[in-house]
Amino acid sequence: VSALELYSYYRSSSSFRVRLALALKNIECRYRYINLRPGVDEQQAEDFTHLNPQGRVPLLVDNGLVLSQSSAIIEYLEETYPQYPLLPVDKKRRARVRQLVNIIACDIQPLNNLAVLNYLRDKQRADENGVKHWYQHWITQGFNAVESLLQDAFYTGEFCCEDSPGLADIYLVPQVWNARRFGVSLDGYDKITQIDAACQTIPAFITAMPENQADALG
Ligand SMILES: N[C@@H](CCC(=O)N[C@@H](CS)C(=O)NCC(=O)O)C(=O)O
Repeated sequence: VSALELYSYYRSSSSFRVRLALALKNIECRYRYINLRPGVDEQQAEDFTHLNPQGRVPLLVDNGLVLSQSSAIIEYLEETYPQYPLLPVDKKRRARVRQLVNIIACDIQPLNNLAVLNYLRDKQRADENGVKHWYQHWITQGFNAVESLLQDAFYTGEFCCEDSPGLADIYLVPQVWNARRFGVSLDGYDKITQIDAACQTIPAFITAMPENQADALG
């Protein structure tokens, strides 16, 4: 019986990444749901912030280890559960995968997180149109680079790295889901949308989709 617990929110793209790693590796895990919906804000409740002082999901608990940050969690899972390795063997391919991952994890998602959007609304007096443009801008900037890297046939196959889904796909698919949610046009992102479509046919990706989570609000 697995002792793993993941604190997750269905629409959180960082939680989605960890759900994908768990599903691809076929790791049993118990889910705890933190509702980030504005006005509910369970991430700010004391019984959660005493576990994660940053007040964010995902958060993994494993026999006394309490770990936030999706990249740290996924690396821990990769090192603990070697089945279905998420990184390729070749050093150059691993480097390319990490490059794609970092564009999304460092240069797109942090600018579009809920706390940042709320700051724009509350402290910078941005209206909804301004917030939407901000959101779209950082996805477009990042996806332009991702698309151009994915055009390189040496690395890219049916998926971000060759012909099986791995770490880069785990970051890409949740970011594409966010882009669609916020009405970002995906025209011209041919490789990104082809890879996303290929992932949508894989059972692990279907299991991890936001709409298939027990806390999806319909
Ligand atoms: N760098 C963190 C980002 C985590 C993060 O931004 N989580 C968001 C949801 S995707 C969150 O919990 N936001 C709550 C808030 O902003 O109040 C990771 O990769 O885990």
